[in-house]
Amino acid sequence: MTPIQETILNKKTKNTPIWLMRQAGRYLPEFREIRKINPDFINLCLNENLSSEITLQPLKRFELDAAIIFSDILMLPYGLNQKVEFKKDFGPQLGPLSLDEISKVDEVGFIEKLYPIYKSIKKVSENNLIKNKNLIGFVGAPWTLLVYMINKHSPKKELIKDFFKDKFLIEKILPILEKFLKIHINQQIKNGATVIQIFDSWAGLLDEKDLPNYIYTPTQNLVEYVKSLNIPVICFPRGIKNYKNYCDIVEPDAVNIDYEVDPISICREIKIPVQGGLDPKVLLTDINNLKKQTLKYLDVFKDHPYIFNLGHGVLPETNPDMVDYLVKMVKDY
Ligand code: 1CP
Repeated sequence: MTPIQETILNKKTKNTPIWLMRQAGRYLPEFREIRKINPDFINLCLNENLSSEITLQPLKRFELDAAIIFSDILMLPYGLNQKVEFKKDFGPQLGPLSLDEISKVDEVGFIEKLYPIYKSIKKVSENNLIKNKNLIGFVGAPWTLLVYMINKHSPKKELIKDFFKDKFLIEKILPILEKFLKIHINQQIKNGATVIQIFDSWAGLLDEKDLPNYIYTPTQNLVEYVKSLNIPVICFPRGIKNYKNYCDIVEPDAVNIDYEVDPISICREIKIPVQGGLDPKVLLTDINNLKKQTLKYLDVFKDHPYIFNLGHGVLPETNPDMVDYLVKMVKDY
């Protein structure tokens, strides 16, 4: 069993396992080199040779316990035939959302369109570098995908004004998302993903009263589905105010916390394994501060099943030496 699997089963491990969100990304010069000659991000995700190589890049440098497949949560709306583009210095830009268009997509066509992602997972799973480690497949949670599909671009701090205007559309889209998210999860697992992480990056945008409809129920359905396939599932409801309620209702195998929440109260309130928390901006400071902040999380969770990770993705301006230091420090703790 891998250290991450042991931790998720609530067991004590010799060392705290570690992987980092966005561990394959722009802070690595070897990634930037590939990216420079591959300006189209979607094509890069759909190039199984390059995306598998990028997935493995951080494992060649650091003693990480998992690889996360190089892809994006927005490959799902892409698979549903909504136009998705990634613009330099702007981020994702989506095209019109048409219920008619999306309703035409069938399972075969969807899998065909995203097939290179599954082949890439297969390639990584067969590589020696992943032996005794986990390969993390992932999806966006239905709510976060809905946000991008309706908003068309990053909500940064707020949603477009008339976001909830077309309730009919929202009610029709959610079950379609659930259906294809299950297909996408199943294909990732079939091809070698050994853990699934569900990213709900915009969970923090909703009021308490809307959580059951848009977050709890749709995510719970996916969590149950992943569990039925005997694969552990980690949820990351970024920015949610009450992690305890979320865990009690959604029941993931582990929960990733963001850097706004107090790890001490999380450790006290939450019984399931915890992942993450450290502010990625700490990696932009100095070794002393990195040491201090990392120790804070390691100390708080020393008697709790804990997977080390950040409270959001590695920032592009991060020095890889700082990541190296962090990984070694967690391993030596
Ligand atoms: O090189 C580039 O310009 C592309 C930058 C980039 C990268 C490296 C994007 C565009 N996506 C990714 C890869 C990615 N996205 C991974 C790969 C695996 C890894 O972690 O190493 C993963 C897991 C994601 C997931 C993802 N995409 C999320 C959930 C996590 C999070 O960051 O909150 C979200 C919200 C997205 C949407 C997205 N894709 C890309 C960007 C810049 C964004 C965020 C836009 C925004 O701020 O709203």
